[in-house]
Amino acid sequence: MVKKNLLDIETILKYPEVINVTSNINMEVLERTQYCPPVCEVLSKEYTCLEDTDEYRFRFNKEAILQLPDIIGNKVQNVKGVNFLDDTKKKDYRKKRNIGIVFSGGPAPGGHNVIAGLYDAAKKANPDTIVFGFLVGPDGIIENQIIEFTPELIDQHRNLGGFNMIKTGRTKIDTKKKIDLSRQTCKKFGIDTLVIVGGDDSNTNAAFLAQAFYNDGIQVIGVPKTIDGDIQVRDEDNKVLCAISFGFHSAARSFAKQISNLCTDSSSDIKYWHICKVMGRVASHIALEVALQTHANMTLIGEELADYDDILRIRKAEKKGEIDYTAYGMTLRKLSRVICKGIVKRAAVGKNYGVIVIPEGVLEFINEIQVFITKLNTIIADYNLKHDVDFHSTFLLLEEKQDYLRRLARRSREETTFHIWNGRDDDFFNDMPEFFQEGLLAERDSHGNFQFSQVETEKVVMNLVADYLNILKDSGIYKVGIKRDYFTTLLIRDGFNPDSYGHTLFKNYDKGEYLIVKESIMSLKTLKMALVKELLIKEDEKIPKIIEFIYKKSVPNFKTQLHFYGYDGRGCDPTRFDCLYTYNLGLTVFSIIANGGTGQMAAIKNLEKDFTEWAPVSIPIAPLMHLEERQGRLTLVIEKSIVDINSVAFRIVKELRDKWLAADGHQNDNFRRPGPIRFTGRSEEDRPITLKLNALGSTEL
Ligand code: FBP
Repeated sequence: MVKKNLLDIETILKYPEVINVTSNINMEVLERTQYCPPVCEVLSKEYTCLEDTDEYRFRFNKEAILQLPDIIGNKVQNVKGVNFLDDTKKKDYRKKRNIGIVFSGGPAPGGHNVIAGLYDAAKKANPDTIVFGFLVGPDGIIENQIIEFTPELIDQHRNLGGFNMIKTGRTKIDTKKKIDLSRQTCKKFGIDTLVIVGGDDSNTNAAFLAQAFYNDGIQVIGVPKTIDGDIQVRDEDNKVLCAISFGFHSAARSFAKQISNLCTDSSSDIKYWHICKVMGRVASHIALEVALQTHANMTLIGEELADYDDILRIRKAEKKGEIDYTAYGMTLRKLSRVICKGIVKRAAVGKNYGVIVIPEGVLEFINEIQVFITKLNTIIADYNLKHDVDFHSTFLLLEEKQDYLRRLARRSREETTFHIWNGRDDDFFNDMPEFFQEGLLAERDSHGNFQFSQVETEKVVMNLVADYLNILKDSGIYKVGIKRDYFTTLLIRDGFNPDSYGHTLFKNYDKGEYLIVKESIMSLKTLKMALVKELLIKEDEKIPKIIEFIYKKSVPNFKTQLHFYGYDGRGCDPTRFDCLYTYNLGLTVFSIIANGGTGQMAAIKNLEKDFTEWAPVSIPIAPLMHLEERQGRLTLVIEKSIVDINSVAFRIVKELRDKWLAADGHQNDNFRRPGPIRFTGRSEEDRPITLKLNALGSTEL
């Protein structure tokens, strides 16, 4: 072989084609960074002003009145566009400002556009205004870590996903010390407005900071961010002020695309059940949207499970004049039975494969687990309150944590006073697989939230499903249906009479497109006995090869592939909807700042309608507060919005559930292909399907 001279790698790297394909700037990035989202009409005027409206009603929490006295009276304000202002107002609107913005909590596609919108509006009002970014979340405010945005930096990130421009973090500014340090940072940089882009807890924090900084003249504005979609603001009369947080559409679409691929895979290779856990700390909004986007065979909705009552058992007990308390509420066991039912039904029509979507927060809605989470939250919070070191640094290993719990259980046996952790709790806890125990004991976040993403929920549920399916298989209930034509063709091909064997083998040979092997035939031994009994073979003869083949085809092999869709969707590039939404949110934030607002959240109404009808609005945060148990204490927080099981979107999913399970003999799978997130082109859903459907609820049809 002739040895060729190899080009040196330095030279190769200088080739234009090589430079082109190895550059991190490609067409997609260029197209995104150069795109200018359209601007809502009111925001395109020279100035904006805010008009108070009494159209919305809120019921104030007493604690909120006490703790947030200076902002509790804030009103909902509509943003209006004007081309003229009187001189004093104009001067105020155009004054030089120093604005600081921070990302808080998990990333959500579109965050960079909030900054870009705010930056563009601020610079338009006064080119000397400085917009700062606090680095790595609220820690940047406390620790004085700050950058000044430049036009180049902003331009590099327009319409791109992630929070990487300034990073994010989950710190809560909740102690006097942290608040004082934050105030010092603001004073040092002359910051007159703090913008917090975050979820329910971060917007709660924004309200408390607005109160704390009220007399310092520092305005604090919140922006509703989270892929979970659980910041939805409605007033007492259910009038929608903020239908969805930004990032939800992009993340749900990204998950839907991956899950739709799995629907195609499972129905092609027909051997796997793909089990897809999707993010959403508590609420199942993402799972619901994914169901609508993909028509996966089964989608669990946590909020529905919370409502579950076992009517059959309740009635049975009633007949005996008893009350069966265990029939109320969902348990992990019952949940596994619900899933098994669907799997068995599909198998009966020859489909021993499919796709199941499980929301990350499903455990929150399972009574027995919810009780555990609350108890463990309280135990950890109590420990932290009493000791100088926190629970997780004291007890590093699972065994040490288990040991601590065991000691608590022992104390509850020895003392007569009430103890939160008793022997029964401890036994039940120790029966759980270790990975589940680890998950339940995982560190809570700084807001005291249980970190569902750290628990392998899908594994817990599917282990129970696999166990129960084995029982159903052994008792002859879980079988793969054999298509009648297939059976007939193969038997005739091999010279056997299908009718003679069909009646012996199948329980529904007289009718049915899919033939189900009789429950009594559950092994080759019982198959042979049945054939001998019907005189189809003699005692000393072997089972005909084709009959053995058919029988084996009817024996299900339950194979799963587990997937978790979360962090990938939080990091995807925003859909066009989220690009428009977030850029206009950024512009709205400036409008609130320029009009002197504080303790308010920027939002856009009518997101379900045509862009021309979008209406920027400023929402008071304090009236959205309610009391919730956090770290063992009742705490004032913004109420999370969970899936409303009376909503149009949920009712449609419920109604179409059987269709999507496709377990009727004549039904093909009904998978829907949402396609990839495309920045241009018309294939992408232009906004969340749940948003469109739920908007119908307020329309006279
Ligand atoms: P935010 O509420 O901060 O937007 O975060 C949402 C989320 O993505 C949840 O869906 C998930 O449970 C959690 O963050 C994961 O948190 P972490 O990044 O700490 O693993």
